[in-house]
Amino acid sequence: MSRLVLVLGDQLSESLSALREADRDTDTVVMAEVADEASYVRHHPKKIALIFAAMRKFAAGLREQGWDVAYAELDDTENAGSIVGELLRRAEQTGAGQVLATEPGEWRLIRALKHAPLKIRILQDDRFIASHQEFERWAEGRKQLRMEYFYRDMRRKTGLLMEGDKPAGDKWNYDHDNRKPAPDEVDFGGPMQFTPDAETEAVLDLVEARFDNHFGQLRPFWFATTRAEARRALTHFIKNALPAFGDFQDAMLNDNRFLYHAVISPYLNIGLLDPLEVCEAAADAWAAGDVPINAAEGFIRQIIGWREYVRGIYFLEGPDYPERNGLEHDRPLPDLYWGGETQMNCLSKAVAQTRDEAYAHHIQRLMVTGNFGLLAGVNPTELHEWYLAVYADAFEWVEAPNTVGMSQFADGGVIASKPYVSSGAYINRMSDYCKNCQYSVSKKTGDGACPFNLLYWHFLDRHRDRFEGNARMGNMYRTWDRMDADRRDTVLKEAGAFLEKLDAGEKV
Ligand code: FAD
Ligand code: DLZ
Ligand code: SF4
Repeated sequence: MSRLVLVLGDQLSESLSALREADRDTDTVVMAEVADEASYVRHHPKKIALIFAAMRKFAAGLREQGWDVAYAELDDTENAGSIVGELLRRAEQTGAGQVLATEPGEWRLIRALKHAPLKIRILQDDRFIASHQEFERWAEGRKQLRMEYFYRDMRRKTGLLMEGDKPAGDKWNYDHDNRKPAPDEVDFGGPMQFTPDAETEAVLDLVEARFDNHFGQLRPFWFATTRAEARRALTHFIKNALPAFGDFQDAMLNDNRFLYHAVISPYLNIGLLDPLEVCEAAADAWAAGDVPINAAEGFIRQIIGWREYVRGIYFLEGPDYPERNGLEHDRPLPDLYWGGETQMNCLSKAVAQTRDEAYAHHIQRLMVTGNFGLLAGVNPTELHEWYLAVYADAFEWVEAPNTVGMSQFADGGVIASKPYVSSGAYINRMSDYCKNCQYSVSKKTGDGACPFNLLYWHFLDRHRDRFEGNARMGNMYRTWDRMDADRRDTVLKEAGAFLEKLDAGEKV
């Protein structure tokens, strides 16, 4: 009996397990642009356009290879509106008796498939270095699941940057060399940009008509939408930006949105690029002497280390993970995250860039929007939904651990050993944002004092019971305790007044 083969919008890889298992002579591939997936959070229009355009082109490629593809465009009158609805419709049309699916990257959709009134075989998604079983074995019996040790196993497993059983250069991790502040000049013109072809333009028109009320600028749209284009974007990055990637990985600039970042996460996460091929390209550039070890190692660590590790955590911790709220933060997400006016230049820049590009780099996400949310006590589930919506690379398996765990400490310390909080000093050291801000980063209290300076102490003070005993935070509490009582009182009062203004919807 013939089968249906489900290919989701983030499963655009010819090596997908469901496609490998299927028979192209008898089975039908099902792909569907559906309202449910496009709007369960209000995804950025650029993200929806990327996924739809890449899906349409991937389907065309499959047809060229002889597959029968049943593709539903969003505006098709018969479109059932959901993935399960589309599978049911196609099962009825074709008489197929079974569905082959590769495991989706979100519990919500896994549950929907498991409860569907269809015979569905869910195969592992093996486009990753570590399987769920491998991660579970690694995690078993460990008190702390630190990324660094997992990463070393992945280096050994892949052989990337290994010399026998030793790490290249005799060091596993060059992070210490990767914290240079923003350079005066950036000699990289940014990621490769692609002019939309007629097919992408048709998608842009559709997205404009249907999702105009979602936060974010649709045009100009320049993402790669095919594997061939994504490969060109990767080669462009490896050749022109990777050599300086390590040095300036944490830097931020007022007038440069991409610095030396790859901007390949959207392509990796929808399947246009394979993580191993990306890492091999970086390792080859190092072996050829074109890239220093700190850059190659720093980049490869993000992919076979962090990316694999957060996926492991998401599936290990289970479906309730995105809703965790270990610090009991309940402030509603402030309007400034949706582009509401703010005098804080760092936030204003990070949000404007997010609106325009559906992209911000890691330190902007972690130390600007994430740091502010954590310091201000914003509800982590609301932040999670924001991050999931606004970034082109956001899929729950990777976004939730980064937001709920790494950035908001809402998982109670599964991922991070201490919360990523900082005062304005860190942002000032790593960027030129503060030079252009109406607040003064050097002012700790009083008129015009940087809100991060006030909220930092407010956070530590209100969570004293939780963090005082944390060995990595003792210094912070000792500094706080050494301040005279009047000063501490002023800091807390001013932080409280700031939060009241924020809650009242006043411009801060
Ligand atoms: P580069 O800085 O050039 O890094 C290269 C690659 O490493 C990336 O393409 C990415 O695939 C991988 N990588 C780097 N850091 C991480 C990480 N912490 N977790 C997983 N992969 C990583 N990344 C996503 O792919 N999707 C998300 O939804 C996402 N949400 C995030 C939310 C928060 C609050 C934070 C702090 C980080 C989040 N990240 C997410 C991780 C990181 O910010 C992005 O992967 C990175 O900014 C992508 O840009 P790039 O391709 O230019 O990366
Ligand atoms: C994110 C997304 C969007 C916006 N639209 C679709 C879609 O119309 N059809 C589809 O198959 N997939 C889409 N996706 C990706 C899914 O939401 C994704 O597969 C799950 O979130 C699991 O990672
Ligand atoms: Fe951000 Fe404070 Fe610097 Fe302004 S002064 S840019 S609010 S860190």
